[in-house]
Amino acid sequence: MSGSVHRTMGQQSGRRSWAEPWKIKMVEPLRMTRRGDRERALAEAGHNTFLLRSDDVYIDLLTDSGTGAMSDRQWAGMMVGDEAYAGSRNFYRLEEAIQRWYGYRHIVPTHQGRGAEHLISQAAIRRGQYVPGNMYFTTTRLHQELAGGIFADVIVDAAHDPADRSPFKGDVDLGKLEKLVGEHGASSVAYVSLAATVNMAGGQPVSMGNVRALREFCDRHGIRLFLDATRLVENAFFIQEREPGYAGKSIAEIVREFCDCTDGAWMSAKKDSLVNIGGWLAVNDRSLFEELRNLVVVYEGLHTYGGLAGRDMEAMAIGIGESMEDDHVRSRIGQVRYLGELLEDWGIPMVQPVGGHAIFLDARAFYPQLAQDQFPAQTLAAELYLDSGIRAMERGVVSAGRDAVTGGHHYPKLELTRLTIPRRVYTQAHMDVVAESVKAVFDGRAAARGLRMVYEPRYLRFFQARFDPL
Ligand code: P61
Repeated sequence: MSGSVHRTMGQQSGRRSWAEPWKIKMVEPLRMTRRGDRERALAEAGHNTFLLRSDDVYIDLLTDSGTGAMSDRQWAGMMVGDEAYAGSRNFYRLEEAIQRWYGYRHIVPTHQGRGAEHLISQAAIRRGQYVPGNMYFTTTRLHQELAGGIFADVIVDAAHDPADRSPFKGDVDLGKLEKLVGEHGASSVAYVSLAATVNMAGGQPVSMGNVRALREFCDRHGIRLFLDATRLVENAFFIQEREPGYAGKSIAEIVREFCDCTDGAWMSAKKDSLVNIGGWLAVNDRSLFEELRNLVVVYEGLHTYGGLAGRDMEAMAIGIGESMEDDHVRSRIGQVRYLGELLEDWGIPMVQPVGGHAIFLDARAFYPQLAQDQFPAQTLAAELYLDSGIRAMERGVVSAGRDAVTGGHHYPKLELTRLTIPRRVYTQAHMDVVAESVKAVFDGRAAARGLRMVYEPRYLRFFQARFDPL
């Protein structure tokens, strides 16, 4: 040895190292691929990572949605599924878990998040009403628009700037909301659509101060406040860490306090709640609940299963409890940060501060030579796959889609490529391999030429669009 001092990433970053509060009981072998294989697979997939077969992927960072590892307790729960059409005992366990941890009164199960978004949009939006929200999310906005709503972005300006290191870049700008209500009147606002954390901004959190101020604003104007609780547990971690007065409170206490400021929530349980499928909708108002419970039987399934098997609801009820454990959340976000620390050391441009579920690479800064309609973020996702078999996701102009009125592209300020970390799935060594691949692609950035879209589906085009290299 040369006498040099070897230090862990924790030591290099001036912190104590964390480790996962679990050990591995079962493994799923991965297929390693060669560059030639990947070139063929990517061409067949029209340069869209959504169209790759997962057998052709080495480390899959497409999404953290439904890709987590369930615990032995959840798997045991799958064996006690009560598959009755009506009144499944697992539904009542799920209802109890949501009431206990999130605090809402009335619960409607759905097959996943967008099922819940569909129902709340149909029930709570009148044609022509505005739906202000803290940045758009693809499926959320689409369901709001299909119900006749007009989405209005009221997030703080900092959210649109990848380099801005503000601690709560998910906050609503109350000035923007006040202006919207002043111009159009409170009755033209369906509800405030608040997401915590904010996915498209980079997994950025909303502060407790902000949701409290929103509650007060909504009460003053007689407007309802509904929450996208998909990653609220991760949001709670940032409140615990960054907001004065919350360091001594548990994740569960913070989640409950946050929900208590809102009138209801929808959920994709495929994220925070550690299941491969599932979602729900919960409200406090009895008459709105009656309507939602009626709609669910049209679109999802009976109101005690909502498109899920009994065993899925059991796994979800158990997963909700596990997701609230402080040690779990710390290691989950700790792993995302670990990857962030490696990349930051090498000067890789990305959204700062690193958020809860993913690293969002700043594709504009990678490829200043590409115009936005040459799809820099889609190009970056393709280059990462070619380099190492890592699968990332475009979150830029392709994801933003077209304006519902003019039909032109939305040109979002953020042109990002998302490296999304599934929960309890990959190791620190996988993160090292990912970081080295990002570095290699960054070093080769000058050669990138961009893409041209050759097939564009009507809805949520990013899932199925095809591209040719320029
Ligand atoms: C994701 F490319 N997210 O992040 P469902 N709200 C929020 C989500 O993050 C979310 C849903 C509602 C996904 C899956 C996905 O453009 C895309 O259970 C904050 O997926 O229906 C989902 O929940 C919807 C990927 C969704 C996408 C839309 O990877």
